[in-house]
Amino acid sequence: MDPITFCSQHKTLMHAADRALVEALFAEDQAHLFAGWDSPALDDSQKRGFLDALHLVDKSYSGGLIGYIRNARKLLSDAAEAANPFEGFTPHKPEMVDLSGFGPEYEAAEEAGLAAFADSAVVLVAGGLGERLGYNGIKLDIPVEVTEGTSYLAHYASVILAASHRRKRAIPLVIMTSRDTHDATVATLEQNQRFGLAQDQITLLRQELVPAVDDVAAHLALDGPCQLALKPHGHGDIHMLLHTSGTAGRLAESGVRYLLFIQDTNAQSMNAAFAAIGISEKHGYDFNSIAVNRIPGEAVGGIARLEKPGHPPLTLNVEYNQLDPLLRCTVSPDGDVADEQGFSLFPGNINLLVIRMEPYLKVLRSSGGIIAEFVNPKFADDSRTVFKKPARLETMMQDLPKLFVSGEKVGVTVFERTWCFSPCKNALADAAAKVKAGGPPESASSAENDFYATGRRKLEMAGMQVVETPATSFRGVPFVTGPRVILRPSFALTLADVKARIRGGSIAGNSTLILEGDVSAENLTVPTGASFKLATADGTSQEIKDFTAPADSGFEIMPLTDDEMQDPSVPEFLRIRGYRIIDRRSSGTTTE
Ligand code: UGB
Repeated sequence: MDPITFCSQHKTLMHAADRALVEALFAEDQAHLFAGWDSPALDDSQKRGFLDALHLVDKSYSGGLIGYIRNARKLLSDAAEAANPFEGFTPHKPEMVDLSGFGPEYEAAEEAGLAAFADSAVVLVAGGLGERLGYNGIKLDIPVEVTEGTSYLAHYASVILAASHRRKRAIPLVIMTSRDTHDATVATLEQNQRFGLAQDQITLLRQELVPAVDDVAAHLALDGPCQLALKPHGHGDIHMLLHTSGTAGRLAESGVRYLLFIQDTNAQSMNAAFAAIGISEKHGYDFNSIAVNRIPGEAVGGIARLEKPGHPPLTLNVEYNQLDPLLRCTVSPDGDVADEQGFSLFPGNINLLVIRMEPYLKVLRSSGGIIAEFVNPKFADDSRTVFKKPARLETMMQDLPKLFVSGEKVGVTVFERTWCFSPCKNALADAAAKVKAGGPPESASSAENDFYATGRRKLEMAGMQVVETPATSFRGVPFVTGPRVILRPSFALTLADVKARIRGGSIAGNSTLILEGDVSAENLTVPTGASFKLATADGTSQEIKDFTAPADSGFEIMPLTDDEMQDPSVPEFLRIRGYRIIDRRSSGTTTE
């Protein structure tokens, strides 16, 4: 049937905008979408719902639904020909600044970065559901630590709040949500009074799903009559949303020079953020990836400088599934193998990015914010036309440099791994299996372990004596139970802050130390068994000197039993780590 006849048959249901979209879809060979409309089983409300779903995609995708279909057709035809996206490119080590050894360069970068943070905004991508983690809820609600139960979102907000006070400017926070995470994120912000941030300091951008396609001709897939099959488009949507919502332009007008992109469950990112911004300032990086030494085979991309004769060099993340084949056919016949230190040839991308606003705006304008989409169809047979299951276009936020055409400067800043990266991504059993295989666990427990370890490390760097408990493990994931050190951002944002506030002292064994607000300590002793919290409210300060915290019972870490692990009344955020921390302090609160 021709589209004009079809639309006139359904004229009572269709407005002018519906007719225009349906006609455009017929012209793109999508008549199958409406094939079942004569069925008596379909009522008008289902048809209306279907049209609305099509309009939502049309409105939310830069380039509209028709643009999406055309992009899919082009990319699928490349995929059918098995085009190698890196054909002819040879990977080399990228331009790197290595701050993993700390020292004066690290501290100078942190100081410069904290100053530049006043002209920055934080962009948090939080549209993912975390299926690998097996957690029923938004990942931003998961506690980073279960001593006081600070959630990831509370932690990020506390850094922004402390830096805003320090720099006397409300540093903006942009959060990308999705259908899966939007309502719960809004509810969390409301229930917690936005964790102290102002209403106009936070911008929420919601990503929509994109249609799946059934074949290389990009016929849109249906889950049933009048049911468009939809799938996530990936974290690269953040660029499109910053552009189409006008947020990037608005932030630039308000003086924002840098955007710091962070992921949902990597609290450690905030340890490296300032130094990385400082490196961007010093080296003039338009795009700076915070990176770690990569363990071969792990699920983080490798960053390489890709060179090809007659082509400007391109520093880019090569996603983990593409890295090994690229290395095999170029610089390393054995693929992604370890060097003598046990690391991959290329630094690992942890999706922690510092992007300079000026070149970013240019790229957004020229690309419409659609950043290097790709498609990964699973073909059913060698004809490479039919898929095993519907495919969709995806984007990754780290692919932005693919669109750089004006000699933009791309660099990498390498930090010690757990200083900047210890995400909570894997379910406990999977994490234990990864440990067995020699890889990083990246579970809620390992993230919490590294959170305390970094606190200890900072105290040690400030000159405090730290004696750790021997390493143990909870359900196969290693854990050093003490001392458990929490340094709140209101206490210290940088290493220099910790050094200025801590003089001498010691902390040992299974103890807990929490420092919050404008406090400082000279010769503080926290013996094993002690729990000590030194905290002040806004506007007040406290100094302690030659003080020994009483070694009475405090916070105690206890493994969950097998029964508790199965017990739905035990909070899921404990079951994903395999232990709980019980507060046995007599007051139950502050122990000054
Ligand atoms: N996310 C969204 O906001 N929307 C989406 O549609 C999808 C995700 P994953 P992934 O650091 O370990 C990335 O799923 O994609 C958010 C890099 O590509 O946790 O497997 C989501 O909420 C990889 O190179 O990660 O891998 C979360 O905050 C490597 O760096 C973020 O995007 C790897 O992360 C990442 O989503 C890593």
